[in-house]
Amino acid sequence: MSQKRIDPETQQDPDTPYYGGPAGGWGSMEGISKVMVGQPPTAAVLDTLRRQNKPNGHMCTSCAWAKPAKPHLAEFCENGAKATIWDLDRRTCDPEVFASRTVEELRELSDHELESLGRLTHPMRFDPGTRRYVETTWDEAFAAIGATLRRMDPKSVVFYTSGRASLETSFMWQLFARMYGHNNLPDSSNMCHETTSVALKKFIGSPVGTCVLEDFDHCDLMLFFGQNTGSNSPRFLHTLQQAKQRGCTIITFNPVREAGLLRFRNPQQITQMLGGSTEISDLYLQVRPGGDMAAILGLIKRVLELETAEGGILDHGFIAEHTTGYEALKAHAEATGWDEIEALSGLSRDHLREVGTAYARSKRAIAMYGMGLTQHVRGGETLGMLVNLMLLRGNLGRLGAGISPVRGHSNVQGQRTVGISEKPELVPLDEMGRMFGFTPPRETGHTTVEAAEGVIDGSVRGFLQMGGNFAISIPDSGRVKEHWTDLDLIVNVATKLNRSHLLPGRETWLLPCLVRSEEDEQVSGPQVVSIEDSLSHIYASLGRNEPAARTLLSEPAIVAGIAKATLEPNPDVPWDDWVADYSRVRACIEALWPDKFADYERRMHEPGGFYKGNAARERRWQTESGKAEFSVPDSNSGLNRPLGQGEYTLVTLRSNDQFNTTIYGFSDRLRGLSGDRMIVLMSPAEIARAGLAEGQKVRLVCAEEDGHPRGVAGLTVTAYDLPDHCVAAYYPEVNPVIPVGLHDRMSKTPAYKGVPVRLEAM
Ligand SMILES: Nc1nc2c(c(=O)[nH]1)N[C@H]1C(S)=C(S)[C@@H](COP(=O)(O)OP(=O)(O)OC[C@H]3O[C@@H](n4cnc5c(=O)[nH]c(N)nc54)[C@H](O)[C@@H]3O)O[C@H]1N2
Ligand SMILES: Nc1nc2c(c(=O)[nH]1)N[C@H]1C(S)=C(S)[C@@H](COP(=O)(O)OP(=O)(O)OC[C@H]3O[C@@H](n4cnc5c(=O)[nH]c(N)nc54)[C@H](O)[C@@H]3O)O[C@H]1N2
Ligand SMILES: [Mo]
Repeated sequence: MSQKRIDPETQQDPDTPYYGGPAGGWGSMEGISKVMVGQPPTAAVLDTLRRQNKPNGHMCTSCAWAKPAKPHLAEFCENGAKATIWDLDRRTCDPEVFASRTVEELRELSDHELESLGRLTHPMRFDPGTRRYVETTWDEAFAAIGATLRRMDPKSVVFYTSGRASLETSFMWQLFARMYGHNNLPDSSNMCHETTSVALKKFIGSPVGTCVLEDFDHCDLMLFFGQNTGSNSPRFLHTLQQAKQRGCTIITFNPVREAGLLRFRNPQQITQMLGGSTEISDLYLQVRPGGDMAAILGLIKRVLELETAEGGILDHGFIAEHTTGYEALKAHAEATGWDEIEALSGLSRDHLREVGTAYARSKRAIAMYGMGLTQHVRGGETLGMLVNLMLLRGNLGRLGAGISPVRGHSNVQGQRTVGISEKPELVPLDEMGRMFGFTPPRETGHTTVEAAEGVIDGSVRGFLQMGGNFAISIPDSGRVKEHWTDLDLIVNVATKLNRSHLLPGRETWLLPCLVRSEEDEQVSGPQVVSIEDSLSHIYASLGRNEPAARTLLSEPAIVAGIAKATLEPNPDVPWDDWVADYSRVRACIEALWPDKFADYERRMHEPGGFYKGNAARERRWQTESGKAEFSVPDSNSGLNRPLGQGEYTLVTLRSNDQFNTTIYGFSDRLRGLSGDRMIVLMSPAEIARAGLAEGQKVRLVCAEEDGHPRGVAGLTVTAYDLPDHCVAAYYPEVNPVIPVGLHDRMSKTPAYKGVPVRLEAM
């Protein structure tokens, strides 16, 4: 496949001519149908979309952005619709598909082709003799998995969760893991916002953001770092647009000029559909990858300069009453020169002073961020620097101000709330033990990085994944894949076939489940599930579509099936009753976390969901010092080391046509790219300096020397507007280049956005 350019003026994709224009707009409305490939949306699918993200409807699985109490007529976006349509695929990957091909033959298909086989329909067991998956029954699968788990050392088994499983599934899954005997509960959150969970907790005592939707109606400045809203949480563009239209200033820091953050055409507003669009960013600063810490320090330096010159800029009352460490931060900012800040951030002091001044003059500021800050070696310290900036002017714990991570998977934040955590100290284990009559394990479990390292070194022997494509989405996927097949037990609970499923271990199961938009009928009737969004609101979600196959089970039923076959019977843990009626699971959640989930069963149906509360928002600081903490990093660079000669920082990106490792198609129209995903983006000046030419094939190699050479060959050099010393490429294609040991120092979130690499001509 070759790479094609989309006309930058019209943003017209030659392969998908109906795409076009700014993020949103008719292009996205019509483009939705493309994922249906030959299947026009049925009336049921259209009805599902109409109800998506509204009370009595199902909550979209594509992102974690808030579902407003007063929804738009269509409260879904291009990518949310794609996700739903992809889930409600009428093609089926049934036992016949598996009978016709070995796993080795299936591996020849691309990631896009694998998922395009359709929905998994039957429980399957891998047969090593024929190298094929063969049909099995649920009873046989549960009994066999239970028998194997009982023979294994619980500490050698990992229970991974991808962030879309509901609160009910997540609660049952973590309880099963702990009753079985470990805290090995890594979550996809460990690959994205664990930096947030650890660093915000340390600095302000809250593992999650402090903002709610109302804040976005009152702020007059938003500082936006490293999140690709147009592709990854498009409904948030409405919020940004509204803020913009009432005069709020938005300043974006991102090495890539992301179209959604430049201009947006609102599909809900007819005047906008007829031509106009809103400029989202007032200033767009192409910071160097890993340069945000220095950039924010520059803003702080400017704020302090103005305080010295004019006074009245800092919130001295707030600093005195609520914080620690101000003097050390001040000394650090004053001691750091503008030359260093410019060199590390790649931004000019004039621009940083301009933004610092805007911040100093603003009344209510919100800082928002995504993977551009969290997936770095000093991601946690960078968040510390962002907190510093907010604390200087008391921009935490008041209306219209705060810090707002834009979370990834639709329930990734909620899973942590109900006990999915490898960190036992974050979970009410004493109460859990009392409530369910067992002794919870106390040993810290594995993060995703540690789980991957365990697969590589052989200490992890069993891997159960509740969703996800772990062996591919993890860093060092080349090395992880090599050892994945050594595992004694692999259990995949999934909806569609992916590459991890095609790497069987000694005993391997593929268990298909319902998706959230499908009807989940149990003994007591149709069940609702619940999820928590980025802004800490919890909602009910009701699926109504007819399931893709009658043989599918719900995730709670699968967890209960395996747990019952593994654990000794325990009258305090009535798995069957829980599956019969999920409200009984919710009653347990409410009993364990009464402050967050009071009146859960009723309030989750309220329009806009219910707020679980946040101490930092009320200026109660649940930190070690009892105060909000200013901090000083031990380096002003977010990277692990300065780049050497011929080295670049690799940033890995998602296209507009993928959901993580699910590749819907090959159009990245918001970036003006379409076609081949095997490309490496770099600025024309860097291409010339490197002695390369556009269109040339190169090998991307990791510049970290640790005895494990890592490279991906066959990438086409593609000119793109990027800062110096930076290259970009698509995830997951280049994950074999990223060392698993390269991660945020505080939280072990992989440094997917800060990998030192070299390019070799082929
Ligand atoms: N359609 C769709 N929606 C999704 C997903 C998807 O794959 N597809 N994935 C979901 C999940 S699980 C997650 S975690 C989220 C991810 O959503 P995001 O947080 O947006 O993550 P990325 O797409 O990885 O993009 C990160 C952005 O950071 C920028 N960036 C890279 N390095 C730096 C840096 O050093 N500094 C700054 N300031 N910016 C930088 C990139 O250019 C990019 O715009 O989206 C969720 N929503
Ligand atoms: N280089 C690089 N690597 C990255 C990232 C990056 O930015 N750069 N981002 C990281 C991040 S933030 C994340 S979250 C990971 C995620 O990466 P993935 O593991 O790819 O993400 P998921 O979307 O969780 O997993 C997709 C699979 O989940 C299954 N699935 C879909 N829906 C359901 C369901 O309802 N139930 C169940 N049980 N299964 C389902 C399907 O079989 C599908 O194949 O990738 C990480 N890897
Ligand atoms: Mo994520």
